Amino acid sequence: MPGTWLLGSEVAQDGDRDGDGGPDGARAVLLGLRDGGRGAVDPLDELERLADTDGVAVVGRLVQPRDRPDPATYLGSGKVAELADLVRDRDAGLVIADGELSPAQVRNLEERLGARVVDRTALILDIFAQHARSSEGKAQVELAQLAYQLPRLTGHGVEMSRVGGGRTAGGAGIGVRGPGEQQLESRRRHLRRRMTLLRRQVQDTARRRERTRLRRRRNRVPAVALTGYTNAGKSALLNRLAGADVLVQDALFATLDPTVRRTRTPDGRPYTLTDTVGFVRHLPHQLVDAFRSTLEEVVDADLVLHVVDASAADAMGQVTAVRGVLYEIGARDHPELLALNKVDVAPAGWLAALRSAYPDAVPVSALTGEGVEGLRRAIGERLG
Ligand SMILES: Nc1nc2c(ncn2[C@@H]2O[C@H](COP(=O)(O)OP(=O)(O)OP(=O)(O)O)[C@@H](O)[C@H]2O)c(=O)[nH]1
Ligand SMILES: [Mg+2]
Repeated sequence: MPGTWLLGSEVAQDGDRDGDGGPDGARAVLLGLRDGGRGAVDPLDELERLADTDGVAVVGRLVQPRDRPDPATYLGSGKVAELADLVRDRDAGLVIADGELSPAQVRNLEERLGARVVDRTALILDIFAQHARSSEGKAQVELAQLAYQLPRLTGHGVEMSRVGGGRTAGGAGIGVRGPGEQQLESRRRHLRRRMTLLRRQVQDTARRRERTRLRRRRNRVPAVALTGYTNAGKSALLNRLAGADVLVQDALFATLDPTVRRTRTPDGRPYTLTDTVGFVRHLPHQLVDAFRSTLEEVVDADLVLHVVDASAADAMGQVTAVRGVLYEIGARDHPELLALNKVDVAPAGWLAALRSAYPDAVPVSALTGEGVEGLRRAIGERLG
């Protein structure tokens, strides 16, 4: 697929560097800023989970306490030297920054580190690219990747014009558009054309799905949409509640394509239950835009069943992040039912804190089935 980097598998093609007979993933150092040591959860833990899901091996971490990234190099220049040592020491070919990097920051860091540098957004886009299965999902991911690449083409443009300038040495003076710049322009045009095509493709599928939703609505079948942080157990709950058989995986963003199943309340009223893509803190806006049609399943639902991983150290932060995305996509005043999932492994103290913070939430375990009947009843009550 054009416009796809596969960070983990790309390096695997280089061969078997560690001689263990297996394919090698990229070896990465993670990079983050900490603003005054706020919060109990290390944000690099989540970045490591993302890297892991993408098939990238994390071989080091570096965190600098500072409020704002350096505009040129993200880290301060002393720290960049330290990072360069770490990259060399650990034989890392990749550096992943927790924030979003400007094209100039990427270029400067790559020059000083001699390693490839990407940001969290690129990493998440890469995971989505690896997990996309349906043609709609693939088109949406490619759209998001192109939206990410388009404003970043300038970085390569500088290189291209340097190469081009060399070839036409003597010919083109200052202020004359070199072939590099023309190349860059034509590449941009190409990306824009491709994006228009993809957008049309995505809209076609979206219209088909909208017709299905309208039909259900005419038949007065209420719709419940599973939503929640990635890996919270949405797909596992769909399987439990609707006897479905969708992919459940200990990986972030295992689900990209929506699945709709019909099921019934305990007193026999039918409703549809939809499983869709999960959310994450700072979900790249390119993805939110590209997946808007998929997210319509949530926006159009009569009830949002918000699944929380009660065993996650930062469960409340995740609830807030999910609600932020719901707000952003226009599912603002939707009736919401919280399900505190994974009670089988949630430490008792955390569970108690969550239950007092969200008194109406229903504790459940998609794994053991504990609490599932209570959740079915609660859904039935909320659907009125
Ligand atoms: N212990 C325990 N594990 C669970 C429970 N529910 C789900 N899991 C595990 O959590 C992981 C994620 O489950 P999924 O159902 O794939 O989560 P999801 O919310 O659909 O995740 P994405 O589609 O990746 O966003 C899997 O390894 C599941 O086996 C539960 O109640 N208890
Ligand atoms: Mg899932």
